[in-house]
Amino acid sequence: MLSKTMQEALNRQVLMEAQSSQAYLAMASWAEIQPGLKGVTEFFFKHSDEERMHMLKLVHYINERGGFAVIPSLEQPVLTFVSLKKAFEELLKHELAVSNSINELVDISLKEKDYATHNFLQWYVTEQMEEERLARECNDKLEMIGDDKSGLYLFDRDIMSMENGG
Ligand code: OFO
Repeated sequence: MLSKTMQEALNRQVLMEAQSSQAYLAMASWAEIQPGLKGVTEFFFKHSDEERMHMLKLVHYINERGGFAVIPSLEQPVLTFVSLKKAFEELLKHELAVSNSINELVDISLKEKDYATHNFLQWYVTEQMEEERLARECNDKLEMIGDDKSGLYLFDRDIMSMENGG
C-alpha cells in the first residue's frame, strides 16, 4: 500500500509525464509544417507517445498498489519555436527537469521505506539517463550545424537512428 506522501508524489509525476507528452506533441505539430523536417517530425511524435507510455506505467502502478491515479488537466504547451535549435533546447531543459523530479521521487521512496516503489522507479532512472544523452547529442549537433542547410538535412535524415545510440 502506498503512503499518502508517496501517492501524491507519484501523481505529480503522472502530471509531469503527461505534460512532457503534450509538449512534444506540440513540437511535432510545429515540425510537421516546417519544410524538410520529416525525420524530426517523426522523432517528436514518437517521443510524445513514449511520454504517454511513461505516464500510463505510473497510472497502473499507483492503482495496483492500492492508490488512485489522478488524471490531470493540462496547460497548453509552447506551440511555436523560432528555430529547431530552440525546440531542442526546450526539450533538453524539460528532460533535465524530469530527471530532477524522478530523483526526488527516489528520495521520497527511501524516506518512506517504500522499497517496491524504489525498485519501480529504477526503470525511470535508467530511462532518464538515456533521454538526457539523446537530448544533449541533438543539441550538440545542432550547435555545430548552425545555419548550414546541408548539415540540417543530414540531421533530419539521421535523427531516428540517433535514438539507438547510433
Ligand atoms: Fe518520461 O522521459 Fe522524457 O520526459
